[in-house]
Amino acid sequence: MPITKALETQIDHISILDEHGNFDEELGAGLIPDEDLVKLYEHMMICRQLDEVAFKLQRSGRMGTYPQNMGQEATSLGAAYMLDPADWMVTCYRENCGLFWRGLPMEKILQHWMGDERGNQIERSLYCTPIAVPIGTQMLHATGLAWGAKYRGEKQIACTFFGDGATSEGDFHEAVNFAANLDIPVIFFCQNNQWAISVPSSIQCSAPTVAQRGVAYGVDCLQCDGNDLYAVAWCMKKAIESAREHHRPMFIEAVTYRLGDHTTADDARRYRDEEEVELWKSRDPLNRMRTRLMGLKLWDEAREAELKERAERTVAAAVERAETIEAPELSDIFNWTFAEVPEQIALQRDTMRTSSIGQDPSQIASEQTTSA
Ligand SMILES: Cc1ncc(C[n+]2csc(CCOP(=O)(O)OP(=O)(O)O)c2C)c(N)n1
Ligand SMILES: [Mg+2]
Repeated sequence: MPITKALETQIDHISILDEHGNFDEELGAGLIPDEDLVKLYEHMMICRQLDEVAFKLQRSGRMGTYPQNMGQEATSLGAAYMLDPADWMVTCYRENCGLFWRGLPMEKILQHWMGDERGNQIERSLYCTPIAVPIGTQMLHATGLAWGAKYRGEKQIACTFFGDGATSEGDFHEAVNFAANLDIPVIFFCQNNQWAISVPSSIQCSAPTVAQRGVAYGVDCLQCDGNDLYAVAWCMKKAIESAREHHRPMFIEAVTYRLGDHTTADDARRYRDEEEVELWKSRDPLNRMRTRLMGLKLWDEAREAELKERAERTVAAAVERAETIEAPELSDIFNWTFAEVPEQIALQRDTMRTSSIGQDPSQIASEQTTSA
């Protein structure tokens, strides 16, 4: 018997606007109207400002650990821009730019990283789930949400975001397999920022692309330059059409780079070369968009200066709002896990200010006396 091919496949890589200002007129035509370009660029600049301020807030003890989004703004923004406002955005923790575009108030993100869970109480009308820090869990949630929408006969789809490292989690494989086999309208959007904390993606994925992990489950896959807002929009257009019209999931690998540390608890200088960081700084999504806008005569130095000031004011106001929200009740940590608080937990709550936490109900009265 001759040897035949069981599978031959290929994954397209999409790039429209590169770091040198080259623009593919054929692919890019009509994708993003000029009037939106300025708004998108301004939005990325404001998010970058938030990132820089959030870093300083952590360093000065005004906020807990924070994961910078710097360098990855075009990925979630391109996706949010193309989705309908009623499509689910099911994120992890580096999608600020897309979430703010959707309408999430900036102070919500700050509140979350300041340790106040109420930052995760998101207006239902925004169709965003809370930030998911446990790696990979949100992909299953997105698959369930999209399945529910399909079941109800609605046109709503879900887009879930995750990192390269998350594709090594079992949850990823379960979610993609489930979505592929049941025709669930969910977009799997991988932000391949090259690193999972200190582990480079080359070590945890031996395949030449992360995207081909989707091929294994029979899902259409695309790879794009994730620092190119146009390329992200192009892939999203395809994926949205496939999900909304045909209930087919799609996998997008957006190749980008984490310009900052993993979080403020990390120091990336200990494990990666400065030359690599410098190379990716030259591919910054904001710079290339500014170059494009200037080429189109939609931007100039005066507008840039005005925007810088506006970004500072906007972010300062968000910080003020976040810092002046009344602190939650300490007892809240006991109140939101169970629908009906179990007796033991209630006892812990009621005796937490005493010397015998969770043990001595007679101390409840003394606690009340003390706090009065
Ligand atoms: C289930 C789980 N395991 C481990 C961690 C610790 N952890 C936090 S971030 C991270 C790396 C994630 O890398 P990646 O998916 O590439 O996302 P990135 O941070 O690069 O955006 C790990 C292992 C976690 N939060 N959850
Ligand atoms: Mg990563």
